[in-house]
Amino acid sequence: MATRHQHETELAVRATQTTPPPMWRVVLLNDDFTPMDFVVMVLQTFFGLEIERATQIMLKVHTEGRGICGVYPQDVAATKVSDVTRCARQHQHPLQCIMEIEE
Ligand code: TYC
Repeated sequence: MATRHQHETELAVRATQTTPPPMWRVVLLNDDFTPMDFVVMVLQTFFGLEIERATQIMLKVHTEGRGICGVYPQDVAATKVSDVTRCARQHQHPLQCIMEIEE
């Protein structure tokens, strides 16, 4: 006879086995200093976007304040945030790249 605790543990195990891990949005924020061409280059280099799509997203960030670059598992998103931030700082741009969990 299963105890209540064993039953709750079984339910928790089943939930972790059937619920997919959350995905994370990688988001660029606008600023007044980072050149538009640099942002387009970042979107092409780190997010695999064609120049037309990269330009659309850059302009959305420029006009609306933020824009989604892509949606990834947590470790991939974190690496993209690190790589973009390192590249921006190497070029002395203040570009902000963040990650947000998808609900
Ligand atoms: N606002 C910047 C400019 O006018 C361009 C820009 C776009 C900066 C997107 C950051 O994430 C950004 N040069």
